[in-house]
Amino acid sequence: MPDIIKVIDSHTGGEPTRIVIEGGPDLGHGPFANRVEQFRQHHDHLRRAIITEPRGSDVMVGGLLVPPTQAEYSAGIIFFNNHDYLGMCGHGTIGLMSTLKHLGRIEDGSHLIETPVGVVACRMEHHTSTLENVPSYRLAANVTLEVPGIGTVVGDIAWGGNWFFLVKNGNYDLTASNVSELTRVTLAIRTALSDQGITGSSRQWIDHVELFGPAHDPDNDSRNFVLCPGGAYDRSPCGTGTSAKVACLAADGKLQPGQVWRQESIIGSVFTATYRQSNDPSSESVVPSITGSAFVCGETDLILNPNDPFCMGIPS
Ligand code: PYC
Repeated sequence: MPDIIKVIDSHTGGEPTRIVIEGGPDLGHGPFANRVEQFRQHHDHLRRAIITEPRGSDVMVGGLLVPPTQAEYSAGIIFFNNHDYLGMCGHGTIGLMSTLKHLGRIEDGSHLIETPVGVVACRMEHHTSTLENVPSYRLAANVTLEVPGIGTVVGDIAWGGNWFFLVKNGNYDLTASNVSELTRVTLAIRTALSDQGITGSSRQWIDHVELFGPAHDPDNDSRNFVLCPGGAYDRSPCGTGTSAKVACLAADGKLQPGQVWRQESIIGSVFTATYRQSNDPSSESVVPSITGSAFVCGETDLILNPNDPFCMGIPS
């Protein structure tokens, strides 16, 4: 008998999320960091089966629902993609909220969601959720980088639940028809960062690169293009990327606590963001809140047939 994995698909501003609600690996009840390691070491074939082709795609972010460590948390989640596991995922958390509501497991209101990088507070109303993200901060400002084939690139390194390089110079055509060129540029920037040993704290890989330009909609503050770890681009404005952006704006004194920042994605979907100062006065970090809408668009049984030569995905 083939194994069945039950998933709910949603999208947040066009960026897909696939939440595993049944049939995923049992990772126990330990600390989330240990559970991610267990997933990676013993069940990585299931990550590939769920998220890569032919069942999934490079664009999709997966999330395994796991029991939270505290009864008062509404859910625990471990995010992953075609490349690896993600500490946090903003669009995925907004997608998770719509999924849990679709399943009748939560109602509108406030909820705590446990992730490998901390607990995020979410507030939901209809299809729209606001998540108060993990503390976010700028690690380094105005880093200058020579990028072969591109030239001199200047950017900030910031944490928003994942590591980002936020490009400050250049004049890029941020339109959906230019995605292959934007992907080429951001991949070259990411390779140059790695080659030159430029990392996040604790030597962590900077796996996301963001370009910015003027918003197409005058109601918005900025448009972005976000390269994700596996080489796909984020269709949404990227929740962790918008958190990193807000941390940089706050560090530059360009956005005040509570002031709204409207970030538009390459396809025109929007997240609104604000921030508050961290409760720890010695910390440079801010606590961003990101608001976006997600819609459930599929309920699927993934069939894992051992006779299928691509049962565990197409090897990359
Ligand atoms: O929304 O944080 C996000 C995200 C990360 C990667 C793709 N989306």
